[in-house]
Amino acid sequence: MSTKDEVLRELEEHKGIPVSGGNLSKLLGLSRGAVWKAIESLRAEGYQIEAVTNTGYTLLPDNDLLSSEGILLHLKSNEVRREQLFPFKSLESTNQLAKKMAVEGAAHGTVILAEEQTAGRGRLGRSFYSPKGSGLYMSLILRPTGNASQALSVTTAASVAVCLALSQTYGIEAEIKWVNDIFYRGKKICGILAEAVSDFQTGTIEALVLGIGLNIHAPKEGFPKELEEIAGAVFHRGLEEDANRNQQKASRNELAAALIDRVLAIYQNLGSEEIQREYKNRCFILGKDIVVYRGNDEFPARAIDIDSEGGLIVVTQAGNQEVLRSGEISIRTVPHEKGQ
Ligand code: BT5
Repeated sequence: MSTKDEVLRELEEHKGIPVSGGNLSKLLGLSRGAVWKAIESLRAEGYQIEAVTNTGYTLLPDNDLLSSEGILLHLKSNEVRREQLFPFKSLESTNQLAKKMAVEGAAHGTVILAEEQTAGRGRLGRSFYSPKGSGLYMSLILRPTGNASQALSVTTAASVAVCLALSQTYGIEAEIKWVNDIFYRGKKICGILAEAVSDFQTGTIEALVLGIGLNIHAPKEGFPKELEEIAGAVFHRGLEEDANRNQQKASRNELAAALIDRVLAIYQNLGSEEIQREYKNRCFILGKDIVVYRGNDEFPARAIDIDSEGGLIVVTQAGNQEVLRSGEISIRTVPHEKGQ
């Protein structure tokens, strides 16, 4: 670990509380000059660190930059080592880099995170808006545990993991719109993109890359026009209830740790009845009339249940029962609003 990272770990551990330069140098076995240099380079990276003579250095509570140290502080899982966390200021797409790293052999539990994405991706070539300062964009590399059909239920399980992490971190109860969208107050606050990395020769799945994009705050300048009606965030500007919650709000590092912990725990338990139950309880389209889009075709149906592999069971107007699989269709609760 570099000197700078060591100093950051101590400051993260005492966020909002001054740590004296003397203590830092004693604790870390560094000269005062080396501590000062580390503080300066952290500041240059954007950390707000207050220095008060005779008191020490304080990492201000508002700091919300992603760092391995900050994540490790909150991470419970022992499956992830420091060397497996890769936080970036900016990336084109965390899934894109994660897929490359998976091909190059990155281990199960490797996590790529970004403060912003310049080419965030959704399913079927769609894009995911990922501006700086308002969300969390991350991808986990998961190695298959043997049962190929488990791959099918990863997205389902990930939706549950995200809801549980949001409940744990922010105390909010989010809902799921089949198959992979997380909704809160009627708007999409998170999208999940699971991609497989397969061996072309054998056709086996080598790794799964699970991308999660979450809007914590609405962007200062608002969402782009085309997303105004669709996208929401955990915290809504101007709502008193949210302002109160925001005051004791958890950092992005804490949220990232909760997401990693929940995903890894659920991954050991794919297809379990407990996850299925949680998924169904949160899936707000069950029992509703919906429109199914398949290629250029669209037809009305009623969503009735989720099967054990995460498929959506619907009844068509002709009374036929069908199981819909992810990727094959888009589904809407409101007709004539295709494209999400
Ligand atoms: C998704 O696709 O929602 C999956 C999004 C996955 C994003 C993560 S971020 C980390 C990782 N790295 C990546 O490059 N991707 C993953 P889909 O179900 O196809 O939904 C895409 C649609 O959601 C778009 O066509 C918009 O309508 C809408 N959308 C785009 N950006 C949004 C946002 N920030 N919040 C809510 N909705 C958004």
